[in-house]
Amino acid sequence: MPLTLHAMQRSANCYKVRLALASLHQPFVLRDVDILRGDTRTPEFLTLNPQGQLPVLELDDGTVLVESNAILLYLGEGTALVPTDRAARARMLQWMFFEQNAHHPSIGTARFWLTLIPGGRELKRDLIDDWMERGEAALGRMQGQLSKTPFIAGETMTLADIALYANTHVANEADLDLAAFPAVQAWVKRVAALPGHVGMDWRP
Ligand SMILES: N[C@@H](CCC(=O)N[C@@H](CS)C(=O)NCC(=O)O)C(=O)O
Repeated sequence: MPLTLHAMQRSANCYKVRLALASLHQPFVLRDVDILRGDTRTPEFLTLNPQGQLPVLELDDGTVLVESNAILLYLGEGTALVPTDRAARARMLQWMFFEQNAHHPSIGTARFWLTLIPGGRELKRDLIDDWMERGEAALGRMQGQLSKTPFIAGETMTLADIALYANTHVANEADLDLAAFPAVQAWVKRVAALPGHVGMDWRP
C-alpha cells in the first residue's frame, strides 16, 4: 500500500507535501478533502486528525502524521533535502519554524481569507493591515537571506525551501507584491526550475 495524502488542492500546506513527494519521486494516493464543505469536521476525519486540519499523511502501517513540516521531515530524512551536518540541519529547521511562526500566520492566513474564502476580505477587514505589515516583514527576512545564499538555508535546496515556497510563490494571492523583494523573486524561479518540481495544480 502506498502513502495516502489527505489534502485540499489550493491549500499551500498541502501543496508542500505534494511538492516534496513529487521531488522525491515517491508514489502516493491523493484523497481530496474540502475544508469549505466541512469535510475536516466529520467524525471520520476527526478520528484521523483530532485537530481537524490538513494535510494528513497515512503510512502503509496505518500510522497517521499531521503538521505539514513534520510530514516534510518524515519524507525528507535520509535524502539530499535534509543536510547531515548538524548546524546546517539546524539552519533548515530554523527557517521551517520561521515559516510556521511568522510566514504562514501572515501570508498564508491572508491568502486563505482573501482568496480562498468567499467574502473573507470583508469578514477579516480589520486584520488585513496587520497581515500586510507582518507579511512584508517576513518577505524582508527572506530577502536578506536570499541576497546572500541561493537557497534559504544555504547553498543547497532543503525542506525549508519547500515549506517557504508554497505560500511565497502565490504571495500575490495574499495581496503582497514580490517585486519589492527581487532576491525572493529570483529564488521562486530557481526553485520552480529544479528537476521534479510540480506546480500547485499538479496531481499524481
Ligand atoms: N500548522 C499546520 C496548519 C494546518 C492548517 O492550517 N491547515 C488548514 C489548511 S491549509 C486547515 O486544515 N484548516 C481547516 C481548519 O483549521 O478548520 C500545518 O502546517 O499543517
